[in-house]
Amino acid sequence: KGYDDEPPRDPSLQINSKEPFNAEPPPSALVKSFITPVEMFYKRNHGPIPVLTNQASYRLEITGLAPKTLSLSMDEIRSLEKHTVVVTLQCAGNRRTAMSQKRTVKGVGWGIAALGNAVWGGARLSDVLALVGIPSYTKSTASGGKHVEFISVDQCPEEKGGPYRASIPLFQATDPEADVLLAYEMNGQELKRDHGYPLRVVVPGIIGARSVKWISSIDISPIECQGFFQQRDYKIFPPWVNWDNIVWSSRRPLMDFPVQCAICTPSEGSILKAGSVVKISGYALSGGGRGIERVDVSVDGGHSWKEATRTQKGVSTSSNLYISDVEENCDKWAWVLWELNTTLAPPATIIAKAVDSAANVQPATVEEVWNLRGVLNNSWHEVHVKAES
Ligand code: MTE
Ligand code: MO
Repeated sequence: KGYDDEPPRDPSLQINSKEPFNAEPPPSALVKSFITPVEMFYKRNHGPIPVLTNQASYRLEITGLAPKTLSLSMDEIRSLEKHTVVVTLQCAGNRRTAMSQKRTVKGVGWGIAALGNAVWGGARLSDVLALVGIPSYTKSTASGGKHVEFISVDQCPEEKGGPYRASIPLFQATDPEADVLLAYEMNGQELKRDHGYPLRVVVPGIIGARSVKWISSIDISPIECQGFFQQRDYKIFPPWVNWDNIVWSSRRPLMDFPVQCAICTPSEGSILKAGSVVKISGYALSGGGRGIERVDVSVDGGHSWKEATRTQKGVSTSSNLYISDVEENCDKWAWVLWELNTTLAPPATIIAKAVDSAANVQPATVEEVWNLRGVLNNSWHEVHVKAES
């Protein structure tokens, strides 16, 4: 019901769920370019894609504990200073299938491509909040507003609370450096319906679930969002918690994602010639604006390691060389792509793991991070290649 007006999609996407539409690109597509083309960007939905074709009648309502309330048209939002920010969005469920293979988890299965890196264009949320009288770096408004809730129009299943919504702390929303956007452009084009047309939130450095698509209102609230996806989903629980003893209120909603890395080429099960040079490539990223310090790759199942070359915006860092320019010019909210050219002896197990700028490392095994909802699998990524027979 409600799925008769879905937009066209690229046939090369792997569909993980048809209704609602959830799909990811082939991993090899991700490493072709630093900026992910819109067609190859993963699509993650909890209901049908809303039909909002009439931009002229669109309004964004800003309500709640602010000195003023406001209703903005798309023209008014576009007339605010436009910012472009390169942000990698990653679903908390990225790599869930591998977690489920250890022990079953609940949720749509995802391979390693539930993420993408785009140039988002739009108004800064902090500029919009200034219009209702909330200045930059506000923790609490005079009337007690501490959270900013984004409310959408998509019809999620009734048991999941109707229209999708999520919140972030007011301090993050009003921090100009946090780069939270109300985006109407993706990669220089008007936002596509799948990604939130005409207006979506982009919150850098945290799980994709808070970047609400098709927003219709923003509410300044004394408490965090009480909706399903903030309170009864996207949380991590210890491995002894099961569906009978779970107490959702005992854990906080996920925000920052941890350091993550995956091998995009060669693909699992590839057949390789002995002694030939192989290009191993993938992505690495971390949450909270933390950069990637290093990517280590092993082609012998973890006995020995080599450092991969990282690239961001066409600037490469070869091992043993720290270029301060790279830090200065880097996109702090974006992934790095990496590669290593090496010979290997098939059959072989290739492993990649990253270290972020706060020295956080990834867990070696999925057991260490297993949780019943199957979120934030950032264990070492392995690819097994076979020998030509
Ligand atoms: N916003 C709405 N309104 N409805 C949704 O189902 N899914 C969220 C978020 N915003 C969702 C949403 C989740 S879980 C993710 S990971 C991202 O959107 C996915 O964004 P994308 O489809 O543009 O890649
Ligand atoms: Mo997600």
